[in-house]
Amino acid sequence: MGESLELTSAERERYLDEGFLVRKSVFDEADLVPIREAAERVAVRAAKASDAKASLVTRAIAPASDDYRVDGNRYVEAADATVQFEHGEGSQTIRVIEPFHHLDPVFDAFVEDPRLVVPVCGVFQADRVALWTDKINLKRPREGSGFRWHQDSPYWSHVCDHCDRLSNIMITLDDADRENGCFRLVRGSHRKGFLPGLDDGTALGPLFTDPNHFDESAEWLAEVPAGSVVIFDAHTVHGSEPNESDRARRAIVLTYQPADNPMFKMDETRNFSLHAR
Ligand SMILES: O=C(O)CCC(=O)C(=O)O
Repeated sequence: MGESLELTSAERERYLDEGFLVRKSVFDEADLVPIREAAERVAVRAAKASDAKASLVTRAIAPASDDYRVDGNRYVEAADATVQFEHGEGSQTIRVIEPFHHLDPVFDAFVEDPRLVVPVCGVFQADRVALWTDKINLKRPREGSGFRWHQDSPYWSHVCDHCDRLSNIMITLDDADRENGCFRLVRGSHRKGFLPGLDDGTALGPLFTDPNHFDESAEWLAEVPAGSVVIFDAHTVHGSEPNESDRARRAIVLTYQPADNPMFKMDETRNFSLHAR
């Protein structure tokens, strides 16, 4: 960690112009081993909590709305998180957990790692930022489903009045390439702010971006080593293909916002300051 973590002016220009910037291999194997272990602990904890919640729902002790389906896919509200399951009928495999940082002390500390907070402060040109939300995408071998093209901003717009001032940072826990469903972003797609969603009769359709409103050929594939970070604007169109490989493609996405704002799904404000380092 000898070199400066500050965002360079070239990186900031790229972020503003293309809607994202990339830093490869920010975290090395020594960093990643405990992070991957924590990811698996979180998955086990979320699975147990989901099973327990499902049992309570079956016995009508918890509301049916805690174990529900949207467009056929299962979600469980458990362990103070939304746990999404993979799309195969009856799948017990967890796809996404949001938020997850509170489920393991390694992640509770990770959200304030200077290798994340310093460049994000550079994006905001601020010396303090707050956490907005955090999710872990597990994308298991052969089973991990894709994410259709979308912007994150519309998903938050009903509860957030500062979607223009949210910045995501993805950290890859495994080497990512097209075979294991690497992350993809569309260059410049953030420039017009909120883009129209799909009107396809599904509940989530409006959250998927209408391809007539961005240039799909401008996609950039994040074929990056484990431990890389991609910082991207909340309006940047992004997604990924399914994991068709025998390798994992796990990733964490943390979203930061201007300081002093509370989190999305938790009744708490987590500020981080450059001066606390
Ligand atoms: O992890 C991926 O491949 C896609 C993630 C994504 O689109 C999201 O978390 O909003």
